[in-house]
Amino acid sequence: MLTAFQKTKLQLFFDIIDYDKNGFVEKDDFISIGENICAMLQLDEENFYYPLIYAACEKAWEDLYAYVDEDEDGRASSGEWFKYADEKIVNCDKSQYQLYLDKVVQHIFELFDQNKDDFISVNEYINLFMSFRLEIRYSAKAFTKLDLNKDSLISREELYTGVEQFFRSNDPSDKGNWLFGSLEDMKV
Ligand SMILES: [Ca+2]
Ligand SMILES: [Ca+2]
Ligand SMILES: [Ca+2]
Repeated sequence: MLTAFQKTKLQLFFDIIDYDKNGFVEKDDFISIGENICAMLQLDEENFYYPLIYAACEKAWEDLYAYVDEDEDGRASSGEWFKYADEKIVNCDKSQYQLYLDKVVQHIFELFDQNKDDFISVNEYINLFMSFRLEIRYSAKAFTKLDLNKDSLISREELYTGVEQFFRSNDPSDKGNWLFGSLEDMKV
């Protein structure tokens, strides 16, 4: 069973990726996020990065869809998301939950590690906040929480730790809870 704290975070994640707020996560939501990223980075269609962003967004959708959409209607409800998260992310062993969380980390790097140095910088992390329409004022604090070795960069390992805590932890003091900003300000 998911705890209330875990459910709050999982609902928040669902609401973030349900870009048009219609209660279902669909391919269109991911395309909208891709459009937002391209607009924010001021990429026109000629830019080599443009199709890569779209491809990465489509891949992110396909990875989620393959796991979560139980009734195969082309969209994921919050009920399907909670069931999946309970059984395959929170209350299972690492070999299972690592499958999806590895993909989340991979998608974040594909979409936001713009200079491809294999680290997320503060500015790249701010881009993530803007793309997902998160409270920008929390981005610096969240970045500091996730940057465990304090080198002003988020490595893949550091991001994985944050993602794992955000999706699984039941301890409100865990730093990974800050992945998308302040939970206090995002009561759902
Ligand atoms: Ca939607
Ligand atoms: Ca980078
Ligand atoms: Ca670091």
